[in-house]
Amino acid sequence: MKKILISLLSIVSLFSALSQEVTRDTTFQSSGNPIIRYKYTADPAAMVYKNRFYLYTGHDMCPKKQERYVMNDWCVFSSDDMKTWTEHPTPLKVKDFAWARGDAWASQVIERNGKFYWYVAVEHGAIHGKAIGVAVSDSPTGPFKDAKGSAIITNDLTTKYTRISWDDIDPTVFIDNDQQAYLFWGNTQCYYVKLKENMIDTIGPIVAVPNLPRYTEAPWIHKNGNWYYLSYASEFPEKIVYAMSKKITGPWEYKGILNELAGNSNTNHQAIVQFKNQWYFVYHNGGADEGGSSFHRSVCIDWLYYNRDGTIKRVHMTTEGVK
Ligand code: FUB
Repeated sequence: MKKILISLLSIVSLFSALSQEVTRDTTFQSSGNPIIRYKYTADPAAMVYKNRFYLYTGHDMCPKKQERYVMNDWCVFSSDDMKTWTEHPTPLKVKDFAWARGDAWASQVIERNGKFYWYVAVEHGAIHGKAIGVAVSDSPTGPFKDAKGSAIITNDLTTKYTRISWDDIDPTVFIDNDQQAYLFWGNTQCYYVKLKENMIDTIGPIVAVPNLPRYTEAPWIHKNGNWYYLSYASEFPEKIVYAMSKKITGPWEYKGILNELAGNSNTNHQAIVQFKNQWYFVYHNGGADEGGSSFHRSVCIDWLYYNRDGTIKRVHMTTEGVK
């Protein structure tokens, strides 16, 4: 009996090693950029909650020497000091969305009324193309479960703007001062739509955001003082650029490059957040090791600084990172 139990446990741990599923909290020290060296992480989103920094990432699982996206789950890390990090058990997988077929692409978590909403891009199982779903949890580290049971946004809702099947990706959500929540997203075209207070249903029309030069993908909305900022990935390979506005609905004024080409990854996907009076620029590159590439990406964090007029200084990517 004991032997059978041991064999069963070995089979379970073998499967968990193959799927790279994290089953318990694991603490590590970051020694600079990239901050996580034992696995490939991509498409960072950051959230500050109760004085702790939460980092949500995608997970590049492409076999070595292959060049394609293999992404089945998302990861969550947290830190009090940006040096000692804890990776928490795998909080969300594509399989948690019964209607999705694959591709755990870029995402963002946001808190409202003590609940945490995780907006994700995935491949839809029944409607051709990418789609946006939302999961919910009572804790920033999960576990999360599908909040709606269906997608919030599907490709057929946006074909009048672009006919590609992968434009409905890269969600970012922002709650404005009047408590109205906005979902922004998009590849090739940036869109936004208002969300109901329940954070899972939309209200009103989908709006295509005009005047974002050379827009590719990865919108991220943040606010500092009276300025709204819409940063996004531009051209391909990507650099991160940004626009500013006095209102979340625009008009947006293009302000130029924020972060240059990563060089070893054709995507660069950013998040911008303030933590303990310091602004951080979170992004990915392909710089973890000799196997790093556009499909074996790693999250990095550097400082972000503003000019007096509210414009942002260009990010200085470093290997030292933030200490
Ligand atoms: O990780 C898959 C896709 O690559 C993301 O959705 C894009 O932002 C780009 O980083």
